[in-house]
Amino acid sequence: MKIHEGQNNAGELKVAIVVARFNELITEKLLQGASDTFRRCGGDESTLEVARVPGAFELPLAAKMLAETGKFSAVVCLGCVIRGATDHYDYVCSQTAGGIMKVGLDANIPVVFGVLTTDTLEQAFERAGSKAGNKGADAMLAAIEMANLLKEIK
Ligand code: INI
Repeated sequence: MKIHEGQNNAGELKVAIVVARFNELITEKLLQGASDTFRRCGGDESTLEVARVPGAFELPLAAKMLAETGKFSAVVCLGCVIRGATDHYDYVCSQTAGGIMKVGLDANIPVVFGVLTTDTLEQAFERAGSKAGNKGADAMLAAIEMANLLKEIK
């Protein structure tokens, strides 16, 4: 049996991060988690390229432009959408998730969904470096594993 598995080694990877400024108290923590994880996996943080966008809804377009440069092994998308009184949340979440998935499938590189979708600010803080871990770190780990897996499959 031949098993393909991606290692958590960022040594040879060039990764781009797109981060939304909306809820930036949270998204900056996701960015810290992602870049710290890249370094701890053997990557050189100074090679990371970071693009900032206004909100989660803009993540897919910036990710697409970065992916189409052909320079990156993976793109990590970071954002935080918190439910409000209207159904705005549902539109932003579904379009963001679908857009990010499409960019990855079109570009044939991992484009990772590191977007918190929570009911409250407290739930977001819990997932941005406190009791529920750091989802930016998890997103970077997924990007590294997938980039190495795709290299191996090729
Ligand atoms: N963008 C977010 O990243 N998080 C949110 O919680 C949010 N809410 O709640 O409205 C949000 N809205 C802005 C949206 O992402 C776009 O930037 C805006 O609609 C312009 O296209």
